[in-house]
Amino acid sequence: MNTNNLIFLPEVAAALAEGQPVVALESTLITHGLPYPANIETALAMEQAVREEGAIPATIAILDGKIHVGLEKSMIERLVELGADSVRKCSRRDIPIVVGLKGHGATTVAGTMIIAHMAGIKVFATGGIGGVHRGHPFDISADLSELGRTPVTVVCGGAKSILDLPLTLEVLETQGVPVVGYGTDNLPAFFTRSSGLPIDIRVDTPREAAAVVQARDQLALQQGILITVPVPETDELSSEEAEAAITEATRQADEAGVHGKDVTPFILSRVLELTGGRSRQANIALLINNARIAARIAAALTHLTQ
Ligand code: PSU
Ligand code: MN
Repeated sequence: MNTNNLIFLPEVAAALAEGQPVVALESTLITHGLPYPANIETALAMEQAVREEGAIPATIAILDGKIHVGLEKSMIERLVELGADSVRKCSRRDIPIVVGLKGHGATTVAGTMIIAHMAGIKVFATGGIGGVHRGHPFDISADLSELGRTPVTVVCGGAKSILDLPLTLEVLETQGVPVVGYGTDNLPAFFTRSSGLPIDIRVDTPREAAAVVQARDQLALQQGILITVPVPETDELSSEEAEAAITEATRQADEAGVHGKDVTPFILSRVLELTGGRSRQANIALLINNARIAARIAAALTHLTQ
């Protein structure tokens, strides 16, 4: 563990020292994933959900070149005020740039995994992971290679079908990442509960999920584990509605010639506009639900390892 370069919120440091459950949360969804004010409301609601389950939240971001593990509310507000123009979306590639040149960074799934691992945090909750982009099979998110090399458990809603989901699963297989369905036999597709694609194994309790994580640790294997959780039923979109918006948003991204790390934020914002408030509601509901389940898995893990 390398904690020299990290600034811990005191309650996060205390929880880690005492072996209490801690859940990492990402910051790209705050600056680049959700519009204002849903972004700040959701960030705070995810932290609250983690607390309600008896764990400590640690939202991760880089401010003025300093890596923070756990943010004060005022720091989350600062990220929101700075916004996507002043805060760099930080994957593995970007972390040395932002730290070295003392900038601000919002961590993606990959970026958050790296810092969570440095901090000794084992479980991380988010919305959707990056993957292989539809029609662009060489645009493969750095999230997938990070999952292959960093032993952090990522609890997510699967991946949006802005991605090529079968190809994304192929890359995860190559990277050696177990894809676990939490209460499901199929890969969730973010806005909808099922993509129709099989996952590697279904678990139905936090304890079963924790047993997979513990085995990975005992064997000193270094890959991440992906726990996929379907969006709560009451907030699910119909697959026709989600698909129509995603197809149109992907077309607009191609037409506008968007590329590199701007693709995902561009498509996310177009999808939210095209589907209106309902997709935002689904998005928020699944983020909070994932935070809750991540906290339960983190708690189960502390019981297993004691
Ligand atoms: N997918 C979502 N919401 C998000 C992201 C992805 O449904 O907010 C963010 C996450 O931070 C993820 C990143 O790690 O986008 C992936 O970006 P890219 O495809 O450029 O790797
Ligand atoms: Mn990409």
